[in-house]
Amino acid sequence: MERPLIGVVGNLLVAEGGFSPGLERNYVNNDYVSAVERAGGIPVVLPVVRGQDIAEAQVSCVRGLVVPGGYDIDPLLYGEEPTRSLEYVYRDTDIFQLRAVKTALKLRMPVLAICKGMQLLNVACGGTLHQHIGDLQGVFVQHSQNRKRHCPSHTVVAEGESLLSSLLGATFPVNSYHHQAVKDLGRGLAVTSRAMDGVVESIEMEGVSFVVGVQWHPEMMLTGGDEMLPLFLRFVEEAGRFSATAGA
Ligand SMILES: [Mn+2]
Repeated sequence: MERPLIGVVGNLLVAEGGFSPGLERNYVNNDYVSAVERAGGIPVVLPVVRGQDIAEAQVSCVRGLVVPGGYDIDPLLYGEEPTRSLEYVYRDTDIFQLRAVKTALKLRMPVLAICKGMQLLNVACGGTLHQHIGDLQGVFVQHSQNRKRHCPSHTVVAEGESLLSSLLGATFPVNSYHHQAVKDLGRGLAVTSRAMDGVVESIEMEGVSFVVGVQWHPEMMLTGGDEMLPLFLRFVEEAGRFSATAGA
């Protein structure tokens, strides 16, 4: 099977200091690119653009979509007012990223959505988020870890049969860099695992080949071990199969 083109959805970063005051940079973290390459895909970065038609055209060029982590999503985009615990928001980026996710879903393209990416997947399907899980009763697990990025820090327990549990097992440790989480689930999505305090750690869409969202950072874990490799291998494999069926 030929290596499929995998789009890694971009982010905007406002550079600070030095010779670039206020310059915006279109970027992705290199761990995503490395993970896709290692799993047999051809990574391409899809930079943030203004136009909806351009975003749709970008996604139509690839056979699988990686939706990365980033800042908080503008809560107005899921029908809620910002709470006091909301952190930095970049609405232009959110709008682009939501368009990219919706385009991929419409095409039934394989999607691997990571951290904020999983939250975008949920919002794209009409779901909502907890803006700050530290404000919730009963959330006792440390979800913003203080250790190296590839090191797992808390346990995840799978719920029911899912693509995720078939790849990673019934319970496994993950790293954690989030202060928000899925609240109301979007249409067509199922929760496939939770942390010990009930926080949603992964979701997936039923009836499609591969639309998986994870709240942890498997691409970072890959820099220290192979535990998360099955997730990327299956994603790229399904993207290869999507290539074949897309007929392009
Ligand atoms: Mn977590």
